[in-house]
Order: sequence, then C-alpha cells, then structure tokens
Amino acid sequence: MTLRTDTLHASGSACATCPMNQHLERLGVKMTNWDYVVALAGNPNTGKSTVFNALTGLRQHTGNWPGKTVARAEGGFQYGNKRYKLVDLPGTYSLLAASVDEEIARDFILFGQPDVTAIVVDATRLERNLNLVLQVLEITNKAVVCLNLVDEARRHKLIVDHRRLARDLGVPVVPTAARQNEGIPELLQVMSEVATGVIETRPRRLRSTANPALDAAVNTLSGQLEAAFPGLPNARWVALRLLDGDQQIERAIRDGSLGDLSRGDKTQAVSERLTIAEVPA
Ligand SMILES: Nc1nc2c(ncn2[C@@H]2O[C@H](COP(=O)(O)OP(=O)(O)OP(=O)(O)O)[C@@H](O)[C@H]2O)c(=O)[nH]1
Ligand SMILES: [Mg+2]
Repeated sequence: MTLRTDTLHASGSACATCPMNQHLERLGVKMTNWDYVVALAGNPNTGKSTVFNALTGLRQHTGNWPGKTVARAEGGFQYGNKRYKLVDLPGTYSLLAASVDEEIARDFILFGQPDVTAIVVDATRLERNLNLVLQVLEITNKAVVCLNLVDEARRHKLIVDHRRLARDLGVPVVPTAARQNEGIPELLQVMSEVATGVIETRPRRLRSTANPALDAAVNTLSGQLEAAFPGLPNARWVALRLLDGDQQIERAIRDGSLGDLSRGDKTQAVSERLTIAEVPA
C-alpha cells in the first residue's frame, strides 16, 4: 500500500474542534484494510469520477469487475481516523439489471453491502436522475445524494432546494461542484456520519404500486421473506423482483446469499466482489 502524505483541509473554518476541520488523507492504490466501503453510483456523466478523484487523488487502482469486461476504479482515503475504500460503480440510469453495467451496480449495492452509497446526480437534470436515486433507496438505507454540478445549475438560474429534497427523500443531500472541490468537505462529513451511524437515514420507499392485486401479492411475499430472513433490509424490493421473475434474486434465495445479507454477514461472494480483478498485462 502506498500512503500519500498530501492532505487536503476539509474546511477553511478556523474552528479546530469543528468536525468539518478533519483532514482528508488520500490513501494509495491496493488498499487492503479498511473500516468502511463507499460505493459511488449515478447516471452516466454526472461527475462520479470527478468526485472519486476529489476524494482519492489521482492514484487509483483500475481493473475490471470480476468476470466482466467493465472497468472499475477503486481507491482509498482516511477521514476522522477511519479508512474508507471507495468503489466507482458503472454509470447507469436504472438498477433493473437489464445490462451488464446495471447488474454490476445493483449487485454491488445489494450483495456488497457498502456502508454508504453516494448517488451522484446532475442538478441540472434532477428529474431524470431521481429515477436511479429512488431505485437505490429501495435497496439500501445507507445512502447520500451528492447533488453535483450546482455551478452549472446556477449558470442556468436553477436553484435546487436541497433541504426540501433531503426531507422528501429521507437521506442527506449535499450540493457539490466537484470539479471545483466545492461541497466535497461537506460530502465527506455526511458520508462518514452515515457510514458510522451518526446519521440515521429513513429513505422514502413507495408503499403502493397503485395496483391492489400486486400490492396484496407484495405484502404476502415480503411478509414471508421477512419471516425467512429476519433483518432483511429490503423485503418489499426483493418481493417485487421475485414477482418480476428476477432469476438472480431467486438464485440468491436458493443459495443462501440473501440469508447472509439478512444476518449482516459478508459472504465469500461479497469478499470477491470487493476485490478488484487484475487486468492482464
Ligand atoms: N461544471 C462542472 N463540471 C463538472 C462537475 N463535475 C464533473 N464535471 C465535468 O463533467 C464531465 C463528466 O464528469 P465525470 O466525472 O467523467 O463523470 P462520470 O459520472 O464519471 O461519467 P461516466 O463515468 O462517463 O459515467 C467532465 O467533463 C467533468 O469535468 C461540476 O461539479 N461542475
Ligand atoms: Mg466515470
């Protein structure tokens, strides 16, 4: 592991005891021990890699996702005495696993159980981006919305009420202009608070599909799932996926990996997903 000594002051504030004054230390590639895993999700071209670079610096480990030809970057940083491993997910508009990219992003959020998933959204195209946000929030409680490109939004005279958005979504929303490092210290702070449980999120989840027959089936099935897998964080979502004939979710129930999730265990498969595949030279 290479340790970079350059640090970035998380805030210009003079208050030394302020949590925002903690230092970000970028850790090098091939970080092997970490306290928390952070996943970066988002639509294509929303600034995920820019956020990734702002947090990890330019030294990052790139390779492929295990068994796939999709590129993956990971890196690490230390913040508040905790070490974070950051994984850049492929840019997707949805998590329905209709493409390899979507499957990778969804599997990582579901089975990789990141301690926090930061969803990078484009503040100038919020409506389109919120589709993915709502899908991520169906799968995990531990999420933060990084409302990026606020400088572009300002240029178009668009002001997003991020506090209202956070209230409506039930997870923190941090406005950023990642290319200028604006909001990155705040993002770090909030991500660390969600990862460590200081902030408890209550993501908004759709309670009704507007189809009474489907709602009844989801209720029955999710009740059975909760009984079979106590502590499963997303039984309704799993039930919906099963009703949709999602074979991967069916397999996860049969082979026990869904049970591992409900116990909070990281399975062998999960460890593998957390290890980047080497690209042949
Ligand atoms: N003005 C502005 N530009 C930004 C900001 N963040 C990223 N960009 C620019 O937006 C473009 C896309 O950024 P990337 O970081 O590559 O986006 P990405 O989400 O990783 O893209 P894909 O990996 O292709 O999905 C680049 O030209 C960035 O310099 C920002 O906050 N403000
Ligand atoms: Mg990228």
